[in-house]
Amino acid sequence: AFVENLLKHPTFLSNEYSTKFIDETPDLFQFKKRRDRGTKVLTYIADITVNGHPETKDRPLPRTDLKEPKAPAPRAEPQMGTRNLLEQKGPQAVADWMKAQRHLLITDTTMRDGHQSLLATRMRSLDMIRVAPSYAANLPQLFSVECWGGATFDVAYRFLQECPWQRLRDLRERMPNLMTQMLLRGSNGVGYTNYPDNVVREFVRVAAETGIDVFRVFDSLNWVENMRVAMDAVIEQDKVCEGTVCYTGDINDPDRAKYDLKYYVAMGKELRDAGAHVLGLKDMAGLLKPAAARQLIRALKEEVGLPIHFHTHDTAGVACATILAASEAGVDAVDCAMDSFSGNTSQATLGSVVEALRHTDRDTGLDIKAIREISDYFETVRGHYAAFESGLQAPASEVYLHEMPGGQFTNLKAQARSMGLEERWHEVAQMYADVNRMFGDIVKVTPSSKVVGDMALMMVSQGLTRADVEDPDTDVSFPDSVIDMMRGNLGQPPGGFPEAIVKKVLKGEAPNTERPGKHLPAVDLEEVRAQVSAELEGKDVDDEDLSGYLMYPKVFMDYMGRHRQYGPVRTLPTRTFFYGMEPGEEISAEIDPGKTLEIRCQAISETDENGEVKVFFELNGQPRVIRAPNRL
Ligand code: BTN
Ligand code: 3PY
Ligand code: ZN
Repeated sequence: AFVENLLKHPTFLSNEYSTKFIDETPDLFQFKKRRDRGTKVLTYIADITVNGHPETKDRPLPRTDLKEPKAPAPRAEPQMGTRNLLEQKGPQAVADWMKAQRHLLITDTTMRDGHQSLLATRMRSLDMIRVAPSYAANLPQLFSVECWGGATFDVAYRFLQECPWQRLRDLRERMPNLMTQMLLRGSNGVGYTNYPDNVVREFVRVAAETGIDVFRVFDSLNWVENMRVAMDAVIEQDKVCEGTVCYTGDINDPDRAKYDLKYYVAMGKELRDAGAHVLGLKDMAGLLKPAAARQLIRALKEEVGLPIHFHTHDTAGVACATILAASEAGVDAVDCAMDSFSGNTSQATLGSVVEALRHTDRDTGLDIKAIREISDYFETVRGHYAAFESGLQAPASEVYLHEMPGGQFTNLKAQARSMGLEERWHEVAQMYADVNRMFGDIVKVTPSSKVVGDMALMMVSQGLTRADVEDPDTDVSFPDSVIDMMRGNLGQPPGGFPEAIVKKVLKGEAPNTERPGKHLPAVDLEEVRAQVSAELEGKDVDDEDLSGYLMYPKVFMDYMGRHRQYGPVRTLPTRTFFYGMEPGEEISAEIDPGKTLEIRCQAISETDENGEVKVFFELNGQPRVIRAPNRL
């Protein structure tokens, strides 16, 4: 009845309908707004209950005895933390403090790189938000909590049906004393392509306003020229600008002389001169070996002078060793993931690093019991995402061959599986290495890593070798992403791309070797806002929505369409979101602070002659029947 009323309502018919319209004008209806969103959420649950979630189809199920995760109790009022210092004294004071104190500072990456690297970025906001107060109260000595950026932005809209900005706002509010941190792909924003300068600036401005304190800015080809717009924007917002060097190769391998100690020190100086407060050292594949870390950190500390924040992955199983070596060499901060989200393609194990340094002069000062409690919470959380586990059984030294970033590894493996190449994974790994050499030995990190991956998969599936591709007489149809990169649209690697391959890919077309953003016209933000608003039938498009749209126009619009239909499904428990409900099951969903939907699934009918299933609910004690089409 509600939906029928809505469909007949003059405001709806006059195209002014939007989710905000309903949310903000409950009195226009005889139903309360709670009820309206309730209907939407029930519609979602009914559909998933009947048809399942496309993302978990044919994937392993969570254990049936798994409980709802319960966050550890906050022990005390949050003590002052790094965020207070940033707020009171600004980003330079944070950098000065990092250098002046002796603890090894720790960033917790569980809510970003941890699940990006282990669960294809599928962790939902609810599972993060619930534990955020425990971080604030029980681990106030953390340097920062990495919880945004990288792949989390588009996965939130695309697969989790939630707004990434809302996630950030919710986390920010619950960790008032801790710095939040994001991963920003320089001019590629949180996407896979180069955006116009004003889009990058606007994105940074909104991210800072909504709640990011530390921006780790990198470029996928280590081209500082292509990082300046983003870095300047961060500095202008008075947030911590972590200008970042991506590590590849091996500084001690004469065969990889392009990426030697001098190269990294020179880049570190460029970033310092570009205004970085902190120097990020991003070892996205986990290639930095302990002895090399000792040399590299020492050289960077001495010659660049900025505090250093080291990020690595445990793909080969030696991340903890490398971190301890870096610590001895005086690194200021390092990244770890909560124990239950650590190891393999993820970060080093937070609790183990803390214990390894206990009673040394780099003691982290973090409470191991608090770490264990939060890790236990995440262990239960992780169980609910069994569908997204990669099945990776062990660390492997093969990473030194292929050099795939931890955040890409499981994705590429899934891509290979979908192409029927899973059995040939080790060939893909070898091919990835061959493609890297063919492209001139480049840094491989989003988006350049995706280009190398696309090319490697294409070659394995078509039975092409590097020699075939390089042969001027063999016709090769290159993936679009390869053509785009050779055109110069991701910028330039040190020394440029090899001429012969550029020529072959571009069939003689001249590449652009200047900064891509230099040639991209500014976007008229207000014009786009008006256009998006019109497409959304008059919905108010705020700055966050606009930046979401500018990064991912189609993904954003699809999200908005589903939001209109399904409402605030981000408030559902993860089990319900992915698997729906069973008769007799009860859940609650807090759709606004203090406003909770109590949902009970009573019964599920057979499919009727119209192909529909009736799902009988109780919503806050009132019976409700939702019809869902059976699409199976
Ligand atoms: C040691 O020799 O004990 C290791 C060096 C520790 C120096 C600490 S590291 C964090 C902070 N930053 C610095 O530059 N110095 C201190
Ligand atoms: C990302 O850009 O998403 C990464 O994690 C790169 O390491
Ligand atoms: Zn990483």
